[in-house]
Amino acid sequence: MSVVGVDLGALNTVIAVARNRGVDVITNEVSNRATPSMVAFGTKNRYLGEPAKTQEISNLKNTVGMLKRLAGRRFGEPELNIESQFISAELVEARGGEVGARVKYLGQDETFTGTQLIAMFLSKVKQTASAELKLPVSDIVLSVPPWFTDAQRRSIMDAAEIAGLKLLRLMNDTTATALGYGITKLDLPPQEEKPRRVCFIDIGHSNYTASIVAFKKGELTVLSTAYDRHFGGRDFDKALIDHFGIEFKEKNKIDIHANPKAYFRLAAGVEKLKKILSANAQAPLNIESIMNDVDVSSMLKREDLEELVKPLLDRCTIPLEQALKDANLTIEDIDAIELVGGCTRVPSLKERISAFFNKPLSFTLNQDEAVARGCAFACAILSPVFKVRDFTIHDIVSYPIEFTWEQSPEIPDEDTSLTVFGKNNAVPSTKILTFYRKEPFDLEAKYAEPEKLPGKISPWIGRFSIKGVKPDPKDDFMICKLKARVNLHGVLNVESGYYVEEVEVEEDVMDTDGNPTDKPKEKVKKQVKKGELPVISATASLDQDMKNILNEREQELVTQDKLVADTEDRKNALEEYIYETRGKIDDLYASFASEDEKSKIRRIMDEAEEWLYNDGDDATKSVYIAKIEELRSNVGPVAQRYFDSEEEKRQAERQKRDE
Ligand code: ATP
Ligand code: K
Ligand code: MG
Repeated sequence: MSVVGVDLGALNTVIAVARNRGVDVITNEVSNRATPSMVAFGTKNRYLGEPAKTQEISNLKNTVGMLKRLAGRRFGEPELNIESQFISAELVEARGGEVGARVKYLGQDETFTGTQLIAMFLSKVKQTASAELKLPVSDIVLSVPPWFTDAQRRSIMDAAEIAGLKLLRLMNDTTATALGYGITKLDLPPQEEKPRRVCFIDIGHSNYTASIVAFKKGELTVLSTAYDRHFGGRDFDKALIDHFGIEFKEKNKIDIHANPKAYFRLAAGVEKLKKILSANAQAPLNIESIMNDVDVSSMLKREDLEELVKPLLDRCTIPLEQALKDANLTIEDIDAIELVGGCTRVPSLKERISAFFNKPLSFTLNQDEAVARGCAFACAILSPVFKVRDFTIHDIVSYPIEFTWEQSPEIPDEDTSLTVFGKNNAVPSTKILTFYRKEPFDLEAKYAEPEKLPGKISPWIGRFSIKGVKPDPKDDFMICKLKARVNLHGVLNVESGYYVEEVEVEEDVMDTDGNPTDKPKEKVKKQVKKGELPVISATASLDQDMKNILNEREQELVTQDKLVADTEDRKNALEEYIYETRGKIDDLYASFASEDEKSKIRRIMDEAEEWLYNDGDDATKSVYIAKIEELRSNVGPVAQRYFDSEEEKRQAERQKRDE
């Protein structure tokens, strides 16, 4: 069994595995430590991860990035207008009202939901991990932004299931980072001392999160989490693209906004420029043939960049103020400020954050890999096959959760709503709700403050129907108990229901130390569990049948992709064999073939090559295999003579040595 942690980033995904020696980040098929979080569709197969990035410019309309930003989104939500600026494929309404992408795949128009697209990418993550580990991969911990709602989390959970993964925990990005910090720092204060308070700041490609976490030996407690959902490297890139767009319109008379490929080339150019400006005072931008055969070149100073992103920089301390406020702390209470995420390399951001805390910043974690490492540690803690020092994680809910229900006609003064999990309530957490009812009833759960949710996402969490409720034998109310739980993934369920009866029992009277006294026994009322109440849940999760269908579909697509890859592989092998054999005829095999044989083999190779570039360009895997065999059988006798002679030589040499 393998233990895998994955940082599913908007731009890059990092995969870490726990091994006996510790946690390692693994490399993908082209030896990169991060994989582009991107999927694309072609005429024969899909492109997942690196190949998607490679073909991006030639297939923009069928390439989908920013996958995690689509999770749990319904088409029409205003936030998607922002996302669509960063996604080259067309976003449309997909199954069940979910947002999806319309692409051309295998020559047909297809719409895939956000959840499906994420599943495709996770299925690639699974392949990458199992190729590296040489083990099947199933158990996994995945990171999500702390601001993800129930629906967004359920979308990622469904995607993991469709990809055939067993998700042990969805973990908030900064909590994962904090876990990696806590497990590796050996000097945390003991239980009886004041905790160490660390502010973790993660600024990535799309969002900015700040969490204040209190550490003691073997334990971390998230005190607060604040965020800016639209603050990251892509916003810097966008500001630069707009700036150069205007410049090139004036200087070069071209409109890069009207040409998707030009836009893409500029986007790639400015990202490079931005990174150079993190280490240099100025940097050039040169793009050959950006469009209409026009070359563009320009220059930018670091101050100019800072001016362009000033509105962004000006709001970079808001999440920090919010995090301190929610934790009820001041800057003096913070012992260390740890930065992770690619965008925290921007000098002006570092300066402003350091000035805010009036303290130097720490970079003791790997900026690009801390989240994935933390997830791998979390997976190791949860996995039964792995022994690690336990580390207790107390996380918090990001938005208060409220239950509502219909009033019972017989209890006119009953409230009809209750905030069951307040903001900063611990996660995971279970609460028992009590209802007095004579009939089955429904509960609805939703977020209590919809205005705080990301971009007008629906506050609805779920509807829970409580069955089997009837009057008790005395025609009185049944006392119904419901177990509501925000689980390790940060999603809410009504996990079970039961009913109780009040009985009177006699109990010893206790003294102040809790020991029984000789006083006469007291009568007390106790609730005794009498039976189960079935709960039928409707949440944002896909139903199990649909997940099974999509899982089968995904397996078919993986098989299809593999067949295309194997076919390509056999085709390349055939081409290579033709070239190699031609070379050998004039070289290694030259003295083992008659002139007739040589010209026959040359002719066969020429014919095979001709076939390969025409009729055989798009053949099946078995045809390529058969073709190589056919060629081999023709070259066989000559090759055999060569091998025999080599073998004779070897024997002779051995004999010589032995003498
Ligand atoms: P998110 O956390 O929003 O989901 P992510 O995890 O994929 O996104 P990261 O990998 O943390 O994002 O960061 C990527 C961003 O960091 C990109 O915008 C990239 O251009 C930027 N970045 C990387 N190195 C530098 C640098 N040296 N200077 C400025 N920006 C950088
Ligand atoms: K990342
Ligand atoms: Mg990130």
